[in-house]
Amino acid sequence: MRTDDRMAQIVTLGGLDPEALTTLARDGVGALRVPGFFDEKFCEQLLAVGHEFLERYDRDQYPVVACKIGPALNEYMVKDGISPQYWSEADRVVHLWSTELRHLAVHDECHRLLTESWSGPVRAARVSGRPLFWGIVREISEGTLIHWDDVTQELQGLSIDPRPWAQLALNVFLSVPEQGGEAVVWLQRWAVGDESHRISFGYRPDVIRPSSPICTIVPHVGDAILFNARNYHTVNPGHSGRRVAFSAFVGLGDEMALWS
Ligand SMILES: O=C(O)CCC(=O)C(=O)O
Repeated sequence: MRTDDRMAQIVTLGGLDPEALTTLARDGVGALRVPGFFDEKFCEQLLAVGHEFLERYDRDQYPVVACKIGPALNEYMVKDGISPQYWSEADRVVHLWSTELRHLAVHDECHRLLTESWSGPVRAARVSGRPLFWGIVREISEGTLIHWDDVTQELQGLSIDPRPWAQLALNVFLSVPEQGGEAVVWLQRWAVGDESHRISFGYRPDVIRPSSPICTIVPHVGDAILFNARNYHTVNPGHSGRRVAFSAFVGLGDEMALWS
């Protein structure tokens, strides 16, 4: 096999559109980059105010250092669904964005840009009739384990409305390290045998098949990076500087559904 066969393409676009999102969802490319999705000045403001509210993840659940504003749904999954703490944390953070952080209106701006990029309505996904929180500010400076995200697998016994046929990860970078901090995506989905490679909330590197196409995405401030979240992916540790992103999952269907 030539080296090129293992490279998944990273496509740079002036803006998102339904065709680009659908091609990404079908693994026609490895990732999309939209430079300047958020203005750099806006990223600086968001970061400055956001730092105050960044909180540590629960280290028992998440064994690498990381900070965030807002609940990530997959941290609140319990045996029979979503824990009540998810909803109280979501309410608290929605209140925070509509009071102290209101002037930043980052959710409105992101919603506007996504609405321009899709042919149908764009709204928060719902579970049991309740809108999920979307638009987390998250620091991942020390990297992650290799993992995949698929809400249709994670939501034990509950269903997400609308049920997406594809789940994309959207990360808009507010701060990036001088070195490292790349997102790495393999065009490879979970398979039953993969569970023998599991460690904690992720997988050992040997879960990746040598033939799986790979792309390595260097983050830049203001850029939106999108990839297919159902594919295996990881974040490399960063050096000199924090890696903070505004982040949401984008579910594709007639309606575009958002959650974090
Ligand atoms: O921050 C990133 O580049 C990707 C983070 C991640 O693992 C995800 O969005 O699922």
